[in-house]
Amino acid sequence: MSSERIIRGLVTAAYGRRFLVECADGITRDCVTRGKRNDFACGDDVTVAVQNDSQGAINDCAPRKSLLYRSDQWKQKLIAANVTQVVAVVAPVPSFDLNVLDCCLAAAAHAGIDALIVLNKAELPEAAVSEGVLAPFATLGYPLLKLVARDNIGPLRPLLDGKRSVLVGESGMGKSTILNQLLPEAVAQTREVSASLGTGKHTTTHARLYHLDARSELIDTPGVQAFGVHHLGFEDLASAFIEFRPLLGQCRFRDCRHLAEPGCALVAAGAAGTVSARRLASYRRLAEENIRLKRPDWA
Ligand SMILES: Nc1nc2c(ncn2[C@@H]2O[C@H](COP(=O)(O)OP(=O)(O)OP(=O)(O)O)[C@@H](O)[C@H]2O)c(=O)[nH]1
Ligand SMILES: [Mg+2]
Ligand SMILES: [Zn+2]
Repeated sequence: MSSERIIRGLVTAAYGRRFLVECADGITRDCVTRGKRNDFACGDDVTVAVQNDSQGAINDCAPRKSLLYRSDQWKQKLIAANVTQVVAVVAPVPSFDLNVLDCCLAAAAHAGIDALIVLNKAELPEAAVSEGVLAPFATLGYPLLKLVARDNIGPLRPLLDGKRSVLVGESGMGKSTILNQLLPEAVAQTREVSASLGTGKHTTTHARLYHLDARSELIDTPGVQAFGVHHLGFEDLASAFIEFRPLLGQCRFRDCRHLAEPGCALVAAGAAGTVSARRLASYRRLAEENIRLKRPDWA
């Protein structure tokens, strides 16, 4: 076998077991993986054994500074690696689910990644209601930006500067529109929401990393219907709701799950109104689901 050339590269797309890797020689190669490992994500720094100018094989992956993923009962789904900012995109039409937003934000908090909420399609009359519903997140410390991505992407651009951001959210919120407005040449497929069918034909199917400039990157991802956080045990889950953090450790029982235990500081804060009853209920729904599925650290 001839001696192979190994070069570094950045994973810019993940298609099941195939990956696009932007290699250090400037060529983007279509890569397979070697051995059993295939858990690479968009944003991973890898080394590639070059086969030719269009193909290679991923050899190895550098340790990740961060990893955003979601998980259900059965498996984990990697979303993006080494990101520094999650941009959670919501829009008044089609409607969005606050529980999904809670989960996106919890997954980001758990991964140690800052999050920003974008309320897109802000020109629609229905946006006023969404704004009211989202206001409490701003109080928690999540920056909240109203945007009309279709018409003016300007207000978002400075918030992406010098960061590797990942767009996450439900389908049809306008993630790919944001990308396309920032990088018209990228032409990510945007979903044309069909009023009659309620289904889109250009929904994003794979995560893809784009360079906005030499210091800023943006990853577009497929819309999610649910953002599972089964990977968070009860301590991690409670601290992933960032406003609960100052209260953790103040419950009567050290192993309090903040459900119905006596002397629970979160229950007390919920009753006093210092913690939102809705967020507490959202936490409980996830906690109860984990108990129902008998995760080992919840048993
Ligand atoms: N009214 C309005 N519509 C918008 C705006 N931004 C995007 N849209 C529309 O919203 C629809 C969905 O946009 P996409 O960008 O494809 O949504 P997405 O979040 O990428 O959807 P998935 O790829 O399925 O996750 C398209 O019809 C866009 O034209 C906006 O600011 N206002
Ligand atoms: Mg899309
Ligand atoms: Zn408690």
